[in-house]
Amino acid sequence: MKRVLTYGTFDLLHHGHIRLLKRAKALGDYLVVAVSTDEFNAGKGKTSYHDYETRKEILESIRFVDEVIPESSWEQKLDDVKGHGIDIVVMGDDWADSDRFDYLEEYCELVFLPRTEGVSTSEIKEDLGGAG
Ligand code: C2G
Repeated sequence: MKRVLTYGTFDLLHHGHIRLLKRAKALGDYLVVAVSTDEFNAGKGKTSYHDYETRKEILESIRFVDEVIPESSWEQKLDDVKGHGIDIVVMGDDWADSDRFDYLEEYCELVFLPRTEGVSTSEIKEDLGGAG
């Protein structure tokens, strides 16, 4: 039973998110998604359109998502890997150069998948005339 973990805000869910989640699940048997809390986002200067509970509800309805947990700090990732018996952490490759994940390589496999070009939550907001 290979267990996969990924992190994200997943606001205004779009096909870029879905394709990431689908590929992440395909790497194992069980997919845990850690969704950023509203407080964590505020700390990053981000405000999502949907609040945490709504983003969690939407993700839990996706058939290849097995479990959704809160992401409330940058520092929780190692606890998440150990606490959930994670074999692989998967992120889009916009995170490949970040130092937020590389230390996990001692504890689990780390996979960065190509992002889906041409779509992002901020672009959707801009296209709809909202704040970026
Ligand atoms: N993603 C993608 N293609 C897109 C947009 C997003 O593959 N067109 C991926 C991102 O690379 C990320 C995941 O979908 O792996 C979630 O993206 P966001 O909701 O934008 O999450 P992010 O703001 O990157 O937060 O601690 C890590 C953060 O929580 C990640």
